[in-house]
Amino acid sequence: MKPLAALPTEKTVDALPTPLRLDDARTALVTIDMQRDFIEAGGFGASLGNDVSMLAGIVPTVAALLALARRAGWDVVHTRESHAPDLSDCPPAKRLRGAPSMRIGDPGPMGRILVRGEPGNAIVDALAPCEGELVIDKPGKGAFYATGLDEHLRARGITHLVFAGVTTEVCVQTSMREANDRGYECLLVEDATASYFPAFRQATLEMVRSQGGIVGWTAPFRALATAWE
Ligand code: C5J
Repeated sequence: MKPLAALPTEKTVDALPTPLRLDDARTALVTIDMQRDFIEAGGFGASLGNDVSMLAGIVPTVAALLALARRAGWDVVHTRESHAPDLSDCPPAKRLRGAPSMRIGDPGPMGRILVRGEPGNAIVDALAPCEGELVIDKPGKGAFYATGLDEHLRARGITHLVFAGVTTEVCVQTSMREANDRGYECLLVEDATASYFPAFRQATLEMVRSQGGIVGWTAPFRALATAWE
């Protein structure tokens, strides 16, 4: 059979486990939780005892990916893990688990931990959303739980999602699995995602692309840069 001709807006990314075609008109970039609460000292990530300096290194790569997506005309979605000020959307199980130095809703140096509208809950300045880009506040780890993300994407005919953000094995992987179950083709940009635990990041990359791409594809940013520029 003759292979299908690529659409003019399609490019092929040198991804694993196979090359992946992306059509600009049907692709969205989803950046997960690039918030001060995870990346800076005094936020939610630090309250759990994590070394938050592990995450800041990906900011320039995520910025370059955002710039590529904007130039290519992709839909761009940013998520924030956050809770309402009255914590009505925060299950006690989430707030009370473990022995953090500060719990969700407690006052911290960047405002109340993981609460919507507080300075610490904002996306870092270098990755600030542009006008017209969707910003999703999500109470869970996954971007599809209790949000309108699926409806937003379907209304725009989006079929392919490119993922970046933190942390790889928690909110990024959960969102990617949710997307996969809803029928989206998903690509995780390897050097645009980070974890407090490098081994968890690496394991997630391998899990995603194992078994023929059971959750999706992975590729380094340069593979996208090569295809688009
Ligand atoms: C976590 C996240 N790790 N954004 N949230 O609790 O990955």
